[in-house]
Amino acid sequence: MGCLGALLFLLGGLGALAQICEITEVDSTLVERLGQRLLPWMDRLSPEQLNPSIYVGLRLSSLQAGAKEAHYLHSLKLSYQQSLLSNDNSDSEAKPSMGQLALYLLALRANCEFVRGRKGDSLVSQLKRFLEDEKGAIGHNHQGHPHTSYYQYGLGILALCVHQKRVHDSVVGKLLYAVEHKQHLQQGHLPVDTLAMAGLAFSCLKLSNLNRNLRNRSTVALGRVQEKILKAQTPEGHFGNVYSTPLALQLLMASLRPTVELGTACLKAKAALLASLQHKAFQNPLMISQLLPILNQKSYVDLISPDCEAPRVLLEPATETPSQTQVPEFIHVTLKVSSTFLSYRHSVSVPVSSSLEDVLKKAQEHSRFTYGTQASLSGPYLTSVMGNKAGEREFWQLLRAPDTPLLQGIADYRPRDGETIELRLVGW
Ligand code: B12
Repeated sequence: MGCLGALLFLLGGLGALAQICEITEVDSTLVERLGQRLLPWMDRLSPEQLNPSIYVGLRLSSLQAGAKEAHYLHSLKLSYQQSLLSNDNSDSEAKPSMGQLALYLLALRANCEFVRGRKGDSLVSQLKRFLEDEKGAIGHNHQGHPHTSYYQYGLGILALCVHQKRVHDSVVGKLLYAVEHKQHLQQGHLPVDTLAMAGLAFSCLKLSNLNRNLRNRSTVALGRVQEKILKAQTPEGHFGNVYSTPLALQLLMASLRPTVELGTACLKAKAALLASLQHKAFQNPLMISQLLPILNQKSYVDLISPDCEAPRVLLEPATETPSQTQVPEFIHVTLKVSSTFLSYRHSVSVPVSSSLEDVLKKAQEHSRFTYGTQASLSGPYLTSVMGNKAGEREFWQLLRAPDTPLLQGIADYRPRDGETIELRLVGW
């Protein structure tokens, strides 16, 4: 082979390599540090703090938490089965939502269990019923909206699929229609997470040979999802934003259509993700749980046949570096509320690196400001401000003035000195 031949051979090889989406050779200490951040959350076993996504993320990662992991699954089972299988309809303990039930089923599968028996059948029927209700809410002419979201709708189909449970074609049809026709699956919010979840569900159906009548439509929709996600890549390399990139990569990794464009986009996303990791952008346990699988070249679709024997590194708790007791430095943050019926503006002083939640608490103690939250798998979700609860398809948006939506919730976002944070009631 001449020089030119050798060069072409080499380039061909590189081209082939760059066709698939892989995030390999990530520094193992970085990955371990991410895993360590999950450990304290695995000690929180109250029903509102249990998070099946943490379990799924860990089982699809290269890490394990030893006995803590088994204990966590046990607590998940007790809590979810008790609230989902009891006939007690009182609202004393809110029942898990459709998406939470779906994540619980993914957690069982991550432990190589299939739902079975009377209890298992009941969980499957409940999830199918949830999906049927949502299908009804979307309506025959697709003009309505699911009560939860298309994200949870996709998650529900995916969870049943990894358990080899078939849903009616008309249920999958609604998600296909949304991908085919809806420009913004979620208005006012980047749709990448939702598209990725829908794509993971379609990939699972294809690989599991379910809903065969919809095979061609699913293939076309998957191509569309991939195309839209690639188009949403930012100049830095994220798909949508830093926090939608993990799910986007899960979908692209499971892609059945490798192309050179895909390989290159994934390499760029990997660089952007690694930079975000260095900047400690991943602190939230839910976000870490969506990221860990891709750092182990896995996606939720791998739950079709998970490898429960794969060796995983045992996580040791992080060693605490004792913090020096210093007089805290204070910063000023202005809190602004705007909606059609109320306006509020007040500056509060809080210690450096306080969270936005600390700012809200301080404002509540020292001015006429009031707020309410609801526990979620992502942390405390702001539900009401000054007595005004967000209605159906409305939410209290968090912005850094003048107009930049925050990429983190009230517990995770740490305002800087002099910043103005606005709470704005908007529709979605
Ligand atoms: C749907 C969705 C929304 C919907 C929720 C309403 C609904 N009925 O579903 C709307 C559009 C209102 C929304 C709002 C926000 N969201 Co949102 N949302 C999602 C999405 C796509 C799915 C959530 C879900 O259903 N999960 C599955 C179910 C089973 O879990 P769950 O905990 O029971 O779900 C509830 C919570 O997730 C809650 N929720 C939704 N978003 C957020 C964000 C935060 C920070 C918290 C604490 C709770 C929360 O609403 C869900 C339904 O009740 C995720 C994507 C993802 N990758 O996870 C982003 C996501 C969680 N959201 C995000 C953000 C940043 C926000 C906002 C803070 C944006 C803003 N600047 O205002 C606000 C929340 C503000 C507040 N009031 O506290 C980020 C969080 C990143 C992070 N660092 O944690 C994500 C990952 C999207 C992204 N890629 O940026 N969101």
